[in-house]
Amino acid sequence: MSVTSEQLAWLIRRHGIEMTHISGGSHIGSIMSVADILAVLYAEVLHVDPRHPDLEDRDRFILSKGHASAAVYAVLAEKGFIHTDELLTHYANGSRLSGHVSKAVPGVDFTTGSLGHGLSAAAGMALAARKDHKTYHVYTILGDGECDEGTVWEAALFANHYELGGLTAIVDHNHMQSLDTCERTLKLEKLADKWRAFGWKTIEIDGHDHRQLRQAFKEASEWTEGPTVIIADTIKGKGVSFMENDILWHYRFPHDGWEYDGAVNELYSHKPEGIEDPYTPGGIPTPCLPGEGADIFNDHTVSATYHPTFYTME
Ligand SMILES: Cc1ncc(C[n+]2csc(CCOP(=O)(O)OP(=O)(O)O)c2C)c(N)n1
Ligand SMILES: [Mg+2]
Repeated sequence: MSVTSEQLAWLIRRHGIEMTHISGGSHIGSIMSVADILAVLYAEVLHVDPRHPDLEDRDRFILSKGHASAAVYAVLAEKGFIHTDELLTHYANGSRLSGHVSKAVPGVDFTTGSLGHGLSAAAGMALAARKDHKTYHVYTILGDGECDEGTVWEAALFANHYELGGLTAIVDHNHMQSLDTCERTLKLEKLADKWRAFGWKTIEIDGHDHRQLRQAFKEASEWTEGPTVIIADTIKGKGVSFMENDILWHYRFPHDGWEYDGAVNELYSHKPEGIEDPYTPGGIPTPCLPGEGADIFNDHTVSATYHPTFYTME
């Protein structure tokens, strides 16, 4: 049964909560932020086949912000590239589902994690497609903090120079990076103007609106004169209100107690029709209330610097 993009986005978020909870892994905010972009790509845009993950004519996809690996593993599992049971091995010793995206996993085209390299690789693939007289399209998702890397702009120059119409970059523009906002770390604005100045067709959308994502991907595939960038305005932690726009959740995982219970039940309350929660069918009947279980205020794994009171965006 194939799922809709809305169902897929929900499942990516639900797997992400479970995977980071079980593994004690990081980057749940980054996973929630990118879920809708990935869901529309995999549900409606990418020409890929789970039975033949290395098919020569497949579209290529690179998650350049490789720290959100759980989201890619989740979408690959839901599309049948790997078994969903394997998802809970994320971050475990010996698991191929490493903390950053690994090419050891069927369906992954490029290993990432060191920021700033995905666009270069994607541009090379798009040039190779042209030289090989292939029509596949290459997609890559970058973080906005990642755009601080000089290599991103070298690749942007390259892709424009070679008029790589087969290349689409998406910037997950959640206005935050690992320790603070982009604005306070290194100003990016006006981001769209910068890409335009580098010669890219530039589309600005709401990165959680599937209709706008769909339309943007259509426009990008129809534009053959050069590369396209979709600047997708997003919310870090999208889908769980206490994680949204709070830098704490870049590194923190949902701990036992109210953090996990609250995240699961809030997601459950927005579950689309036609799919089941794979881990807690029906939600958690008697959830811990805020303050029960792990306590951010007294948890010594959390530096006071990242305390939500200090770092919650208006
Ligand atoms: C070259 C490099 N430097 C630093 C890091 C550490 N790091 C991991 S995630 C991150 C922030 C990324 O922010 P952004 O690109 O905005 O992604 P988001 O998590 O907001 O989606 C940093 C600095 C890294 N992975 N690679
Ligand atoms: Mg960011």
